[in-house]
This record gives sequence, structure tokens and C-alpha cells, in this order.
Amino acid sequence: MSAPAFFSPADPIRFQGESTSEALAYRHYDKDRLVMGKRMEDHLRFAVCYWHSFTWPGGDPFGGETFLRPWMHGGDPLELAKQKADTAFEMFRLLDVPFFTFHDVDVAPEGESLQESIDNLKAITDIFAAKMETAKVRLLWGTANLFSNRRYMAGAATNPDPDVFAYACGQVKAAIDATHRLGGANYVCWGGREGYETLLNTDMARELDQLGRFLSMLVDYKHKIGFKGPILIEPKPKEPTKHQYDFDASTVIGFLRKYDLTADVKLNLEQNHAILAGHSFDHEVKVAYANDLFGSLDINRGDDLLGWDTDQFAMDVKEIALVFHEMLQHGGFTTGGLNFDAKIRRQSIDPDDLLHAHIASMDACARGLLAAERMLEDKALTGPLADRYAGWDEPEAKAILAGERSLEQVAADALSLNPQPRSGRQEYLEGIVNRYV
Ligand code: XLS
Ligand code: NI
Ligand code: NI
Repeated sequence: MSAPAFFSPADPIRFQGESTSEALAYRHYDKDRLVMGKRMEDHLRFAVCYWHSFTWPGGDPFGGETFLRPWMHGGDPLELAKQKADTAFEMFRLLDVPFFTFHDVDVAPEGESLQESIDNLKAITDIFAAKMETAKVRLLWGTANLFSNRRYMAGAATNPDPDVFAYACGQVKAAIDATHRLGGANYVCWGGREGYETLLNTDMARELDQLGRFLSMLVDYKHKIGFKGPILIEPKPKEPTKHQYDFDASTVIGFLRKYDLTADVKLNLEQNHAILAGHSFDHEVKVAYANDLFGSLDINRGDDLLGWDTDQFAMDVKEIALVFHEMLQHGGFTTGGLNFDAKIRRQSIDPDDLLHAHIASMDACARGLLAAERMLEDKALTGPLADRYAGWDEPEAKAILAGERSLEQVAADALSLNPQPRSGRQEYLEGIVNRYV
């Protein structure tokens, strides 16, 4: 079956370098270029997400759809889902991306019953599997939408009603089955409604136990079916709820430790969620690495002036460079990737706007990656950092950290010391970063 001619180009977007005048071209994303010994495509591991690009109609709280996508109107829901899949796979081919991601309800219509929804998802999974036999694209992760339907308004795993918890189990089982069938590299959980609107009606300790149990059951099931990838939790502090339990990387890490889940569950971090939590993106990435729980990234950006999850395409080279500067020091992605959890603005109504958005952001990520590589080669930041902490390489300091000195011993040694403060050199370092971006 041939895909509808939705986009203007017929052939995949190619790397053409900075001097090209072609609008639909990669200027920096050169997939075969080696960066620290690995192909750029294998570093960046781009994934197109299904929901923002193919399921969101362009509405906002004050107005309805603007995009008028053909697969959103009339006809049999399963037929429309197939039409949507054709367009999605056509875009994966045109962008030449290695991965995609989806929620169950993005790809298949919800049925009248749980069984009917599961059957619809299976039908679409069959179609995806057939397409993936010839397509290049692979599945970075799948997930279940446990937040849009009104049954989940008071939470999914954290719902006061155990029947809703059970329904969520049914949905998540089907979603990880589909992810497994399609060879997904990870499985993601974002707890959009796992939080509260008011503490007056919320038993927090109980709800956290429910969430811990839900994830433990999911981990057991993952092992049972032989799903090799990690489960990823995506922190976000608020929106849609006033407070979400998976507030930020640190909070999730504490939760995973309490419920003994760190062996199987890692983090999926998102720029816009980081700033909603009052952190920078690289802060969250560093927290994850510091705890050996880095998994994957949802690459997008929030608006500096708006306090919500605007999910814009990431365009800030400096911010991306600082994230890759950290990641490259740890070897970069393993199972994770850069998932475009990003949507075009509602005025960007031309089909090709979807291509332009991805191309521009992929180029920004490529520039960030290359800047990080150069900074590391030159030890532009790692050199000054090593100098700053050099005292800790001295034998006595090492012995303290190794637990070989008591407080009394160190206190006694301190009597002969007179430490002198040194400059933190912040502006000097900021200037250095600017030289690379
Ligand atoms: C919403 C989240 C969501 C997850 C997947 O803010 O970012 O899109 O990535 O459920
Ligand atoms: Ni996300
Ligand atoms: Ni988000």
C-alpha cells in the first residue's frame, strides 16, 4: 500500500553541509560522521514521537484544531489509524531517523472495553511489525497513556479505587507486550496523574505504596516475558496535576531506592520538565549519572516566559552541548536516545512544517554534540574542573574519602591548616563555552 502524498519531498532528507541553499537538508546532522569513535546517528539515536506529530490536532485551551489532518476526520477508526501509520512511517523514512516512540492510544483507537482496546492495539502492532520488516526505523520505546481518559482523573496506579489500578495493569501489560513484539529498546512510564490536586483528599503514603507495587509488578512481568530493555520513569513536577510524585530526578531516585527498583528502572529526562522543576536540563542529567540511573532523553524545550510544558522543538545549541558534554564522559546512550517529545506550534499548519521542525532540531543536536566533542578534546571544561578538585588527589585527602580517617584525626590535622579561598572563575568558564557554540 502506498503512503499518501502528504509531504512535499519524495526522497529522504540528506546531509548537504552548511553551504547548501536547500531548505529541506541537514546542515550539521551527518549521520556517518565519527564523533569520538562512534557514528553520529548512533550517538544521537533520534526518535520521532507519534503523539505530538500525528495525534495532536493543534488545539489549545482557547481554541480547537488547526491542523485538519485527514486521518482525524470521518471513517472507521481503525482505517484512520492505518492512514495515520502510513503518514508516520513516510515521515520516518523522509527524516531517515533510526527510531520512533508511541503511547498505546496514539496508534490505536480506544475500544468500548479493555479487551476491544487491546485488540485494536494488536491490530496496529501487526501493521507496524509488517512495515518494520522493510523500514529502517526501530522502536526506542513504547508507553501506555494512563492519564487522558476520565477513568484516570484521580490517578492510575495511585487511584483510590483498586479497579482503576487493575485497569491500568491491563493497559500497561498490553502496551509492554506491543513494545516487546516490536523490539522496543526501553519501556517508559510517565505518571501524568500520579499525584494530587489537593492533600485534603489524598493519602500520600498509601498512594506511593500503590505506585511502588505497580512498578514492581511491571518489572516482574518484564522479566517474565524476557523484555531486555530498562523500564524508564519520566520525572515531571506538575501539569496535569498540581503535584506529581515523580517530581524530578532526585525525587524519583529516592522513590526507586525505597521500593528497591534501581536494578531495573532508570530515568527518562525531559528538558521542559527539568525547567518546570526549577532545574536546568544538564542538572537533571548530572543527577541521573551521579546515581547510575541515566536512561534516555525527551528532547524539547520550554518557553522562557511561560510556566508550562510547551514542548517546543529544542533549538538551543549551548544547552544541548552541555548535556552531551556530560553524556560523552559516560560513553553516551546505551539503550536510550533523543526522543522528540516536541510539537510544532499550532500556526505551523503546513505538513512540511513537521519536517522543518525535526530537521532544525536534529541540526541543533548535531551541533551540540560536535561542540561537546571539541570541548572534551581540548579539556576546555574538564581541565579547569580537574584543577579545582586537584587537592582531593593528594594521599591524605584520598584516605579521608576512603573512610580511613576519623573525625577526631581530621580535626587534629586541621589545627595546622590555614586554607585560602580560590576563584570559582564562573565568567571565565562561561566565556570558554561560548567559544565552542
Ligand atoms: C508529558 C510527557 C509525555 C511522556 C510520555 O509531559 O512528556 O509526553 O513523554 O507519556
Ligand atoms: Ni516526555
Ligand atoms: Ni512533557
